[in-house]
This record gives sequence, C-alpha cells and structure tokens, in this order.
Amino acid sequence: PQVTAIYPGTFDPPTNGHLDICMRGSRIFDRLIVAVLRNSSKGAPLFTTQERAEMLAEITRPFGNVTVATFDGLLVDFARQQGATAVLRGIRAVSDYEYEFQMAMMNRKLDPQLETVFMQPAEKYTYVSSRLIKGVFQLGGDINSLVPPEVMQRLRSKVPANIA
Ligand code: COD
Repeated sequence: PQVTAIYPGTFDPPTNGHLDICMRGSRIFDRLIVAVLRNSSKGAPLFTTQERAEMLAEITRPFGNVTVATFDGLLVDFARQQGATAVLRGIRAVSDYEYEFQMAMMNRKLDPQLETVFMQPAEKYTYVSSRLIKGVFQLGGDINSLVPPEVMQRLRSKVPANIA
C-alpha cells in the first residue's frame, strides 16, 4: 500500500537537520507531508507560520514527493484527515528520545493505527537545533553550513544586525 507520513514540527526556522530528515523520509515513504504547527506553546516564534511554511516549501522542492502544510489541534486528527499512517520524527541524541517516546506513546493512545517512525540525521547535524541557530545568529555567529541558503537569507532580513 501507499504510505503517507507526516513530519510535524515547529521549524522556527528549518535547519539542515530538518532537511536531512525530510530527505531520508522522502526516500522511504511514498508521500511526506511536512506539517508546521500553527499555535505552538514554545513562546513567540521568530518566523510566522507562513514564513516557516514558505521556507520549507523552498528547501524541499527538489524532493518530488514532499509537500508542506500547516495544522493546529491534535496531530493525530490532522494525520487522519490527510490519510497519513505514519509520523516521522528525528532523533539527534539519546536525550531526544525521552520526549519523543512520550509523544509517540500518547499519539498511539489517541490513535492506535498511527505509527511513529524515528530517523537519525547525518552526524554533522546531530547538535543542530532551531533554538541554537537563532541564538548564535542573533549574536553574530556564522551558521552558514547549518541552515539552507534560503533560510540564511530570511534570517539576514529578520535579524539585520548580523553581518555574517
Ligand atoms: N537533526 C535531526 N532531527 C532534528 C534536528 C536535527 N538537527 N533538529 C530537530 N529535529 C527533529 C526533532 O527531533 C523533531 O522530530 C522534528 O525535527 C521537528 O523539530 P521541532 O523542534 O521543530 O518540532 P517540535 O518538537 O517542536 O514539534 C512538536 C509537535 C508540533 C510535533 C507537537 O507539539 C505536536 O504534535 N503538537 C500538536 C498537538 C498535539 O497533538 N499534541 C499531543 C502530542 S502527544
């Protein structure tokens, strides 16, 4: 059967780590929907939902089977609505696993048909997070090799103080 997977997240902003997981997911699933959560409880985002979705669409364009969407409410409801049977999540380190495991089990409780799949990024992206990217960029650090050029450009216009 054709398998559609959802890769959900905050993506504020998307990084090369996220892109790496999209690439790996696009190889094993028939269709991959990258889904940006609209009302995150993570605090004020740097980029609007729209901006994050646009960046994701730009950077995933080379993968023919990846689309981008936004959602709010429960992930399991969005997955069902999209006909998705899997959720893709990235694991950078053992420390990610505890939180990911809890979410996977809660999502299974909510929808036993929805399977969570974990993938590991290339080693060089295992320390990359959106939070660190924003922090380092705002302080003038060079993060060129850690985010796609499209994201770099938007960071520059959002945080003009950085001359990197
Ligand atoms: N390398 C590989 N993977 C990475 C990297 C990296 N460098 N950086 C991040 N990732 C992975 C993360 O581990 C995650 O799997 C994914 O990429 C997205 O990361 P984030 O940080 O943008 O996304 P989160 O963790 O903020 O996403 C949380 C959700 C939006 C999935 C969650 O809050 C949710 O589902 N909310 C909807 C409401 C709901 O259903 N709640 C109940 C859930 S149990």
